[in-house]
Amino acid sequence: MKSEPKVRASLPEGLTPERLLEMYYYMVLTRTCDDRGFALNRQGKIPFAATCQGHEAIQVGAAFALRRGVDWLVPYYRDTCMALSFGVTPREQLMCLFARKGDIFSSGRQFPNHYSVPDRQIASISSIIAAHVTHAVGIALAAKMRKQNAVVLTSFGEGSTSEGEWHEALNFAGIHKVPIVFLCQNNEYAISVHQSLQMGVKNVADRAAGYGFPGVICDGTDPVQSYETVHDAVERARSGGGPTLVEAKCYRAMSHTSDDNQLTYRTQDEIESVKTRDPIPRFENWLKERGMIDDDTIAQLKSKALREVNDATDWAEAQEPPSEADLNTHVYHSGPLS
Ligand SMILES: Cc1ncc(C[n+]2csc(CCOP(=O)(O)OP(=O)(O)O)c2C)c(N)n1
Repeated sequence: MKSEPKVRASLPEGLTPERLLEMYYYMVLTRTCDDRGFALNRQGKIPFAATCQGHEAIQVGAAFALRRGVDWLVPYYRDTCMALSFGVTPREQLMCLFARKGDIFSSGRQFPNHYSVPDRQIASISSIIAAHVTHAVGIALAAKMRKQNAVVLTSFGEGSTSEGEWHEALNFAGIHKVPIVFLCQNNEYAISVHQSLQMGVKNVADRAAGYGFPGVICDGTDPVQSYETVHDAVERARSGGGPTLVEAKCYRAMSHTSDDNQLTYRTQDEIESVKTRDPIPRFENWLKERGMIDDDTIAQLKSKALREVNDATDWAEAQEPPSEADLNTHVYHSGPLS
């Protein structure tokens, strides 16, 4: 790595060349995990995969803007890069995809990508879109009442902002000025439904005005701009300024999930054109222009990610599946109620 002091001086607060390379690595690691999930699905080894290709930059930027062990993440099902960048390991991710008994999220009883990692302050994901946004506001209110100095970041797609619960959550957060960042990852589609059929406003960020707090827009395919935007919102919340709605404009490079076929609602030309905004080569060029990475380092990091994901796949596949005896584990409470 060839970092120059003058480059370091122009970086956003909290980012160093070392942290930027870490961000790059998480993006590559996520892409490798994502591809593996779809390959395993096509091999008939896992039932379902959800992609985050096209969302990696905003997700890694957001995760790096939070303080681990202090702040809370209340993510949605597309947040693989956010989860990996916030402490979930590739082995844990693959264990979840294979739905093995040792899956720390649900002992193999949940949908893939439905994390619940209390020791890393990642709250449980809801398949019911926008339901988790009210939970996130509750966590933020508790943090404020307990004077914990913690900030909550919750994320969702633009389609989720048409749900009643989403509006109730933002309204309540605005009244009580809770320390929260609402992060909309706008990929323009809710499965097959385009944004133009979801809302009468041009930008999701415009909706924040109705709740009395700022709405800001960033390029969600640029990890540095994404980090800066979310970091400002997080620190504003931490200092008592209340909520911010961040809208990250990004795209979804693949079908909604392994059960969807995007060619039924968008053309091949459109699919090819969104791929020109791929955040990974864009970030590689950004790092190269600043002398922070070269082709050898890129190749090394890509093969390191592949080794990690290969190890995680082999390890997770070899683990025991859940048994009938575990059927009620995590369904009913056991032990004393605290
Ligand atoms: C309340 C509810 N309605 C419908 C669905 C089915 N559904 C699952 S994902 C999804 C699209 C959500 O789109 P968006 O919020 O834009 O996020 P994206 O998947 O595009 O990242 C829908 C409609 C659901 N899970 N919950």
